[in-house]
Amino acid sequence: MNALDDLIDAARADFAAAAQPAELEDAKARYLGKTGRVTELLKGLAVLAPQDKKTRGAEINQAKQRIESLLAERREQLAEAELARQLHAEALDVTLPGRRRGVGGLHPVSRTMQRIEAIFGSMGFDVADGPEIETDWMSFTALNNPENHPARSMQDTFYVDMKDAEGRWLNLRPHTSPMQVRYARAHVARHADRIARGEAIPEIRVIAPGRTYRVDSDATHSPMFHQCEGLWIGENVSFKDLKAVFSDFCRRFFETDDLELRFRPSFFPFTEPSAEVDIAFADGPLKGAWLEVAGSGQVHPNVVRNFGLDPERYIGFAFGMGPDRLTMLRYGVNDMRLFFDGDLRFLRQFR
Ligand code: 2U9
Repeated sequence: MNALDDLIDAARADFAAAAQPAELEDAKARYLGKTGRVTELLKGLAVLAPQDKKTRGAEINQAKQRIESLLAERREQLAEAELARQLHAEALDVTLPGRRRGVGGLHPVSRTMQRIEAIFGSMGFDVADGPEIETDWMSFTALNNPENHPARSMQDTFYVDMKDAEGRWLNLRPHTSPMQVRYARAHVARHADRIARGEAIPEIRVIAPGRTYRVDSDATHSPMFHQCEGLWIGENVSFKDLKAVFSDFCRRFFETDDLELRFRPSFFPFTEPSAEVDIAFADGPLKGAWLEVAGSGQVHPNVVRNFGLDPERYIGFAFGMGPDRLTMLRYGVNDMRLFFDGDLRFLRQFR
């Protein structure tokens, strides 16, 4: 063994000890770098006599080539090890079942909304949908709420810290009634020529389902809730029509004819006279109990006037119900907040 063989052995051991490519490059520098051991040996040739330079130079160059090939071998080993590691880490078990896209379902309140729309649709009601941010005039004034009505207070209504183009404060609509006001006014505008000629206009028959907002939160109130209101205006629409329409709706919605309806006198600024609608089932878990399902009444003459119609000529009724509450009744749910918590364990039960 000469010193060059020792040097080769040392390089082999150093390269083998390098576990990472960066460590191997450090080891390479110790032998083949600018101040590496092989380079230093080559530099030492300068002081030798020409004959010795040739033989010694050839020996050193042989050792250098050997070290270079050991380096190349180790580089390859490390690259292979890295590839094996990656293949293992990213291994794909093609025998595993595929990941399925979950099957979605309609939210229980959306189901109720769709049922309400289908039932009223079959009775000739149009379905209207519109802004959830409204003006004071739309939410309250048009509906005959006096200026100092408590419903207008910040304890009851959510206000938006912003005014519209005409400088009016905005609110999150506390009921869907503004949509019916919009619908009725558009209907009147569309038939302005007939009105000008003193002719009758087609009846207004519309429901407005949608999200509504009030400052209220407990087991039976959510600050965001749903409403579906209805409006039927014509020259000859009466309370008896309201009773017929609403009885039919309740029987179809709850899928039973064994159901009694009761109109209990009440008060709303936008209807006069007004009534709460209660129902009682003749059978089932809620048998016999009077359950409040809606408010209703004959539309107040001031509201009809705000549509742009003559209240002496046009008359009709309106009603309002809470689809969240109807959903609770239909499925026996006792806390409204469950509908809006987004807990899939609850929601999946309705799929
Ligand atoms: C216009 C004129 C009148 C809609 C009506 C009610 C009575 C009512 C509540 C029931 C429970 C709302 O869902 S709830 O919280 N509604 O009591 N709503 S009459 O009257 C209108 C609507 C629009 C233009």
